[in-house]
Amino acid sequence: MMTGNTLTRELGWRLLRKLREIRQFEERIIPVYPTDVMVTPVHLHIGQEAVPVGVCDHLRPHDLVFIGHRTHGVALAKGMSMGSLMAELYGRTTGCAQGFGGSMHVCDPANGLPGSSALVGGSIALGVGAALAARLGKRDQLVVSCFGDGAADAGVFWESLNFAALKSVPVLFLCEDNGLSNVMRKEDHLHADPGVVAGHFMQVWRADGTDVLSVREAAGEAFAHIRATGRPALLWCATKRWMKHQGVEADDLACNPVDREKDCPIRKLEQALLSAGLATQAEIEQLGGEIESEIDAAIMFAEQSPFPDPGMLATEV
Ligand SMILES: Cc1ncc(C[n+]2csc(CCOP(=O)(O)OP(=O)(O)O)c2C)c(N)n1
Ligand SMILES: [Mg+2]
Repeated sequence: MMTGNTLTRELGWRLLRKLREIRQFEERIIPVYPTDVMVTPVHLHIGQEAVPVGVCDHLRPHDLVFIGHRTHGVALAKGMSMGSLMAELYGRTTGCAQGFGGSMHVCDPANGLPGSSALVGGSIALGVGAALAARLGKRDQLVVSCFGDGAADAGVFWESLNFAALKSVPVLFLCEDNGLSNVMRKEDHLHADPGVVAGHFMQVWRADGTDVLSVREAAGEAFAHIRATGRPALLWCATKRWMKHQGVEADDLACNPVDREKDCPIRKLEQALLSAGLATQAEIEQLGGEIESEIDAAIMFAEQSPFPDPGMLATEV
């Protein structure tokens, strides 16, 4: 869905900046990662950027998002600074988790990121608990539980759906369905479409997870429903992973080069902006250059920051 009639310059430009921040940030990880200066495994969001950007565009800093192991896209979309995230990848004290966490354990409470979980499905119940707490505390706060299709075969997913529906917990379950759980295809680990089954518990929205406007529109409807009814909702976004599950190599099994060209969320939005006369190619290139400079600064910040003192090892545990 690329409805040009709802696309304004302000909206399109805001979304494009975020999409490109995530893509360009991760593209800079690719050459650096094999040199081992990043002391963490990474799971890249490249190709899937439309999902976090479309959802987080609705959120305010105090709205909460619980993330799994694929963190970078959501963290940047939710407002974490590039320097804080980059320094964490470099294992430095200025990182968002003081260099102790790495890519899978990012947090930024001031921007509504209480923490992420490397346990598949670990984020789901945390979001349910936080949404219940927000309801009991009468706080105007949206809460999102992010997870992948691989987590939808875990018991905690079904238990969380059941509890949230039974107790009217106003949480958004957000599935980034890239069709793969590590190297296992969805049809080999899921017996039925969880979105269909979840429809017995709550209202389900589906979006094209390679199209930021589709995700943004569906997320807007789901949040409106959550606010109006106090009930949970599920947003299922079908998207494409471009890279290997972990690390920085492209994965032709996950998404071949032809699909990458066709399904690129950035390309789709740029084409929509260009054809609606809302941007020029020169402006887009300038934006790319500005973001590149911001990433340069983030890398310099990370490189110049100290490692944690060994005496800190036993703290925060
Ligand atoms: C409880 C648990 N089981 C297994 C793993 C190993 N593991 C890490 S990521 C992953 C695949 C997860 O797939 P999905 O939830 O679809 O997320 P994606 O990587 O596709 O974003 C697995 C099996 C783990 N981290 N935690
Ligand atoms: Mg997956």
